[in-house]
Amino acid sequence: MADNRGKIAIVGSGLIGSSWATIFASAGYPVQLYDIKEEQLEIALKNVKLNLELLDNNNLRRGVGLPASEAISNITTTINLEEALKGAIYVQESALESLEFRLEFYKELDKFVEPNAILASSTSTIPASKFTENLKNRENCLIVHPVNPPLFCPLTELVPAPWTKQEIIDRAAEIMKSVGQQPVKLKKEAIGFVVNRVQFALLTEVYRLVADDVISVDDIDLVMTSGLGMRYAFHGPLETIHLNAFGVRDYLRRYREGIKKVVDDFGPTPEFNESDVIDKLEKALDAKMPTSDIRKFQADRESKLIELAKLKRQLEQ
Ligand SMILES: NC(=O)c1ccc[n+]([C@@H]2O[C@H](COP(=O)([O-])OP(=O)(O)OC[C@H]3O[C@@H](n4cnc5c(N)ncnc54)[C@H](O)[C@@H]3O)[C@@H](O)[C@H]2O)c1
Ligand SMILES: *[C@@H]1O[C@H](CO)[C@@H](O)[C@H](O)[C@H]1NC(C)=O
Ligand SMILES: CC(=O)N[C@H]1CO[C@H](CO)[C@@H](O)[C@@H]1O
Repeated sequence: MADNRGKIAIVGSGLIGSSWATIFASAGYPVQLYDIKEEQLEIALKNVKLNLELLDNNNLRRGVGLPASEAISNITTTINLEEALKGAIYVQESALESLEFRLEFYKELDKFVEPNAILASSTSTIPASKFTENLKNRENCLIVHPVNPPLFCPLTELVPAPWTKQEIIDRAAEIMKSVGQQPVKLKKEAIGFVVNRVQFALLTEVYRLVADDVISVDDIDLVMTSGLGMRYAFHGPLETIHLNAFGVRDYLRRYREGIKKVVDDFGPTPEFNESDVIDKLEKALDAKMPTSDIRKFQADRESKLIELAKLKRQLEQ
């Protein structure tokens, strides 16, 4: 662990980058934020300060748990990439979601990154094998993918490229734990990683049920928020089936035929551009959460997630 208490470079200081900066600084790491413009760094620093205060006010500090005033004093900013990476033991890149961009940008990162540093990308969709293959430090690269909002959803997927060293994956996981994130290690690359594969499986069936007019938009969301989601906040789908019978074997013995019948009935993959379905979704969603006020509803979601994060912490103690 002692080796891990070094400088963290946060590359890209937007929504996700400033969340990472908050998390690392709260946990007592010295952080340097990099972005391409001074103005962006000023905005980011303000956001990090607000984030740190939000953690303080809700008793949700990370790791060693520095108070906001101390954590903020451990953050510096720079528009010089070489300076940002100098001396950093861990680099978290959260810049543009584009393969073309990363192919070029990682050549720069590769030049300046310390030889033993971890080079992690927050990318939601691009596997590391697509943009790290020709780097001299490619064994030190991996995906460290957070769930939004990272301050209150601690799950983090670690996705290696085929050439990522095991030691790097293990060290990245240790660092994540030290800042209060909950890492899961994928054993190999899969398109969409795991979070989005599961999210999209669910979304696809929900979309089909609305498209087929089995249920209304409001009601299918209620199926999750007052039904399945209540359980999933505490027990995943596998723990759920274990608990829904006398253990998993009993569950599958009882329900396997039913499960297969239902799953075999799933329709083909939609295009997700069917205009009648989009109209239906938009009409119902805009009626309760008008797009013009979306910031307000995002803030409301965040305050609910804060309460859930607090509750989960309490229950885990
Ligand atoms: N938003 C989410 O829900 C979410 C969740 C998980 C992962 N991610 C991933 O995180 C990454 C960042 O997403 P975001 O939502 O923070 O985007 P964002 O637009 O808020 O931030 C991107 C930042 O990158 C900066 N940037 C642009 N060019 C750059 C360069 N050459 N070098 C360094 N920085 C540069 C921008 O100035 C901006 O501050 C993406 O790869 C995204 O897929 C996003
Ligand atoms: C939806 O996308 C498919 C291809 O992905 C295309 O063939 C089809 O015309 C599109 N439909 C609409 C309504 O845009
Ligand atoms: C790692 C590091 O620089 N930590 C410093 C963070 O800020 C506090 C208080 O401002 C210092 O005591 C730490 O040394």
